[in-house]
Parts: sequence; C-alpha cells; structure tokens
Amino acid sequence: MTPPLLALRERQVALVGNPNVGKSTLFNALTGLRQRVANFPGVTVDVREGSSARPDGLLRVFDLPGTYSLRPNAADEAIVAKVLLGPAGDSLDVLVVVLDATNLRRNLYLLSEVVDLGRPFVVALNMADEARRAGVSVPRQRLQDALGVPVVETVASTGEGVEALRAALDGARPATRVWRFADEALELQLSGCAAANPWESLRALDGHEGLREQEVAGRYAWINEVLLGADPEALAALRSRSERVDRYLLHPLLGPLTFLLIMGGLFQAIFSGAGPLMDGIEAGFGWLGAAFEANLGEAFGPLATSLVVDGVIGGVGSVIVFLPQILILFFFIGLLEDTGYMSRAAFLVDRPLRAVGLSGRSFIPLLSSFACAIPGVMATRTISNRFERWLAILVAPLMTCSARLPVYTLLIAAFVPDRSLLPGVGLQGVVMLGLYLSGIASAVFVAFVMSRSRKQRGRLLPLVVELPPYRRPSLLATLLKLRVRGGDFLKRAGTVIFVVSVVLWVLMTFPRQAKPAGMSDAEHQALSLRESYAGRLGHTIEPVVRPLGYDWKIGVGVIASFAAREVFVGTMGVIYSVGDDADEESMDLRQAMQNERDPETGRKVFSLATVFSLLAFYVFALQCGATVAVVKREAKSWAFAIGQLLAFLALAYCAAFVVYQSMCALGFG
Ligand SMILES: Nc1nc2c(ncn2[C@@H]2O[C@H](COP(=O)(O)OP(=O)(O)OP(=O)(O)O)[C@@H](O)[C@H]2O)c(=O)[nH]1
Ligand SMILES: [Mg+2]
Repeated sequence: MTPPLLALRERQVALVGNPNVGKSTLFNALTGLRQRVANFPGVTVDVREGSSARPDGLLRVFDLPGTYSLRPNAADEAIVAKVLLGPAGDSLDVLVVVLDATNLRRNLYLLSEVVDLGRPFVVALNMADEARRAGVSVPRQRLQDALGVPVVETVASTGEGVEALRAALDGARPATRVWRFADEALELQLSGCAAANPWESLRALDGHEGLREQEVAGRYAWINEVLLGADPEALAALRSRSERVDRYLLHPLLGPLTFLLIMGGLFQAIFSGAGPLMDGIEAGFGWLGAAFEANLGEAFGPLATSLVVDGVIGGVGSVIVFLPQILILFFFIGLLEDTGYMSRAAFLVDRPLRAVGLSGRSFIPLLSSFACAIPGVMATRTISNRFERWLAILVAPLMTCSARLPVYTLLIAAFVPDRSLLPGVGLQGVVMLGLYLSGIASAVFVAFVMSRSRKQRGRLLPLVVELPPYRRPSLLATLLKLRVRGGDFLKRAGTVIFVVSVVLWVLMTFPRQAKPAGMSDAEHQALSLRESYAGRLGHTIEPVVRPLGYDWKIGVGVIASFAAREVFVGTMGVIYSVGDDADEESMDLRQAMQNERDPETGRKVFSLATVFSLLAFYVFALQCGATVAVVKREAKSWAFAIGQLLAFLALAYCAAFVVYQSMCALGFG
C-alpha cells in the first residue's frame, strides 16, 4: 500500500459524564451528526461513534451513556465501565469529562473516579449558560489548577466553547489522584500499591472493611474543597423555578389530569392537524399515477404500467400519506422530551406501576415505545432490577408504536363517523385515544399477571427520579429531530414497503388469466384476482380469519403486515387498485374500502365489527421483525423473543375474535 501523501493525525475521544449533562449534544456539535438528545437522564444507552475531519487531523468521537460512577448499577452504566476499563479504553487518546456546571457536587464524583484511571483527559464545564443565568460562580480556574488539565466552559446546545474545547484536546494529560483516604493506614497502603493506576490499586485493597465508605468520603472531601466558596444558593434559585411549576404538574390531582389533557390534545392534533396535508399528498399521488398512465402507459404496456401505478404508487403512496401524522406525533414527543416533562411523568406513574411489578424507571422505555418499540426496548438498559427490565421488554411492544398509526388512521377515518362529542372533542380522536389506552391497559395487565405469577418478587429499588430543570425546547433542534425521524419513516416506505408492495402486486397479478369471450372487464378483473397466487393463498387462510370477520383480502393484508405493520395499508392500496373495476372512476382507498362488498352475500366487507376486530388485532400483534431481533439481543434469549411473538399473536387473535363475535351479537356485524 502506498502511504497517504499527508498522514492525518487521528485521535480517539470519548465523552464521559453523568446522565443528562449534554454529552450527546456536545457529540453532535463536534461531529455534525444527529444523535438523539432529550432533557432526561438515560437517553443514550449505547456507544455511538462519529468523526470529524479537519486540516489538523481526524477526530473520532465516542458518545457514551451517562453514568454516575464507574461502578455500574445498570446495563447502560456497565457499558461505560466496560469501555473505559476494558481493552477498548486503551485505544482512547483523550477522555472528555463533561460536567453539568449547575450540578457540580454530584458531577465531580465521577470526575474523581475518571482521574484515577490515569488516562489523558480534559474537562468540559457544560451548561455554562444556565450556570451564568443562575449566577453560580463556576470554579473553573480552581478545577484547572487542581487537575492540571484544560477546563473549558461550553454551551453544547449553541456551540459556544466547542471550538475552544477542540483546541484544548492537545493539552490533555493524566492527572495524579486528587482525593485522599482520611484513614492514614489505608492511604499509605493505597499510595504504596504498585498497580498501574489508582483505580487498580483500589481494586487490590478490595475486601478491606469499610473501604467503600472511606473511599466515598475521601472523594467528597475533595469535592467540597473544590467547591469551597461556590454559591449553592444561586443553584437553588435555578431549581426553584422548576419546583414552582412542579407544584402543579406533580400535584396528586392536577398532575395526572394535566398528563391526560396533554395526551388527549396530542391525539386531537394528530387528526385535525394532519388532515389537509394528507389530502394534499393523497391528491399528489393520485395525480402522479394518472399522469404516468396517460403519458407513459402506451410506452410501458399495460403490465408494467400496472406495476408502477397499482403496485408502487398504490402501495408506497398510501403509506407516505401518513407522513404528516407521524411528524405531528414526533413533534409532540420531541417537545415533551426536550422540556423535561418526561421525568415528571415517570414520577407520576411510579406508584401505580409498582403495583404491577414495574416502576417509574420503566416509564421512559415504555413511552419511547410509542414512537417505536426498538428504542424502547433498548432504553430498558437503564433499569437496574433484572426482573423489572425483563417485564418492561415483555410489554414494550404493546405500546402503540408509530407504525400502527397509519393502520389505525385509515380504519378510523374510513369507518368511524367524524362527529363531535363535545366542542373540540371529536369521536375519531376519542377512538384513537381508546386504542392507545387499550395498549397501555393490556401492558399493565400482562405485567400484573407476570409479576404475580413469580413466587419470589425481586426487591425494587426506590425510584430516585432525577427531575431535570425545565428547559425551553429549541424549535430548530426539534425540527432537526423531526427531519431525522421523518427520514426514517420515508426510508421504511422506500425499502420494506416498496419491496412488499411489488411482491404483492406480483402475487396478485400472476398467473395471468385469459379473458373468455363475452366476459366483462369487471368480471375478468375479479376472476384474475381470485385465481392469482395471492387470491389462492388468501382463500387457503380464509377459514382461519373468517371467525375474526375478515375476508381473504384482509387476511392477505394482515399476513403481509408481519413484514411491517404499515404494509397493511400498502396492501389495501395495492389490492384495491389492482382490483379496481377498470371502467369505474378511480376512487381513493377509503371510499374503495367503504364500498367493498362480499361478492356472494352482497354485504359490506368492512362492517363496524370487522373494523374493530382489525383494530383489536393490531393493538396486540407483534408484527415487526426488527423488534423480535432487538428483544432477542437485549433479553439474550431466542426463546423469550419467539415466545413473546407467539403469545402476542395468540392474544391478538383472541381479542379480535371476542370483539368481532360480541359486536356481531350486538348487531354491528
Ligand atoms: N441550556 C443548555 N442546555 C443544554 C446544553 N447542553 C445540552 N443541553 C440540553 O440538555 C439536555 C440533555 O442533553 P443530552 O445531550 O441528551 O444529554 P446526555 O448527557 O447525552 O444525556 P444521556 O444520554 O441521558 O446521558 C437536552 O435537552 C439538551 O438540549 C447547554 O450547554 N445548555
Ligand atoms: Mg446522550
């Protein structure tokens, strides 16, 4: 190999610090990437890598989960210890210890541990803006003198001080141990120990009585020394603003009420806010299909035209229509995350969750699952109790993820009357809220049953929820987050849903049926569909789905949606465009579904009972390969992942069956 003309200096840098101090924000500022950040502890649970190339060299940056100590309590903290203390740590050139300048007393503890590792480091005093606003005097100089390494004030969210920090990396060096044992004998032993660094020396002393307590006391004595003269009152002033707000938001009565109002508002917004945009996108795809057919239909021939118009535009388009809703959902979740309200909600639900074997610690993983179960399951790494973590992984997929939103919306918009119950409260929004609540209720139920069935219940540690101060969300940051998530959604539509749509089109189009003389176009269409591969498959499974009120077409849609839930919508899009009577005016998907009739009985296929049976199925079914894979990884067990998949499938089937049969009995069949 020829050596590069200009050998770039490469440095590996890891960001270490307490949870919620702004490590990921700093990571984003350094690398230009978009790691997830939010105003609550435990957002990052994995090591993320990014790099930034500059004329002076390449910076490879690692964003780590937050931790209070290098002696881990939970899986996410263990990752930090593993990286820093393991072989991976040896390749790190610089540790950037990120401190929250408004909360130094607690933050300095971890710093005192990192110093003991004997590695080169620098310190970022982040949240400098909040410290200034609160009038806290940050002992930057004193810290720098005590450690002998650069200490730089930063505001990661605006980028202030980030350049200075980058420049300061050159000054990184190891520091000598900063704290002392009060007990002289211990101190003598520790300093006499020949291990490579103080951290290992401490390990060598393990087993000494009272060692841990003495160590902690020694570290805090140093912290108090550094903080001498810093003004704790000002910090209290900063916190008190949040506490005033919390008097309402954590009130035993007003708190839960506000929580429900916020959630209710969200669903209302999803419906009323997204409508016009969705209509626009729908019209756009309709126009696109028609334009393709009119201009290129001749050149492509009927088969290829059908593939493009019915398969691709019909399938992918009908899913992309839901982009505005997904964006509204994520916009709201983003606001909740960035303000700091999430931790309050965790606090509110801690008590009730304890009754079912969970705790406030499970709240954020479960709430994240409303966006998607995958980050939700990963976020369970912050839960230190093994059984609770296991329970949270088990029920996370019951939370209504955004992939269900298109299915719910399509069915609700088409079949639930758009009636207003109270001023500003629509029936459709209420049904949507009900579906979300059903998911929650079933999760609570499953957790309850599982925690009761366990003979020896694990002791749940008391919840020390950390309530971050309320922060004003930045509109720009929220929009950037939206771009990432909207991009993910479109990527799914462009890959999974695209492929499944094309495959379905093929299954619905072949084998081709010759048109017997005298048969009308519409009859030929129906015959082709019935005799296609999909049609035959659908008819084979029909006996299984009949008791749930589904015809073979719905059955095909449900099966296809095991690839991804949104595929159901795409399938309906393809089925009803392929099956569209050629001579009929093309109509939108909702109308097509409303008008669909059983060819034998002439009854509407989508009765209310069928619609709600479908909704019930989607509340419970775990139709997501990616979730199964992540559950397997996090629970470290295929049996768990497959068992969960099958159990939820059985649950979904039973729920749909009960809903359909009882609604039929009530006359909604
Ligand atoms: N005012 C202010 N807010 C900041 C600053 N840096 C980060 N934030 C905000 O603080 C919150 C936490 O930021 P994150 O980057 O997610 O923190 P983290 O350290 O990665 O947190 P974990 O991943 O949970 O350990 C977010 O709401 C950020 O927008 C800062 O310098 N000033
Ligand atoms: Mg983070």
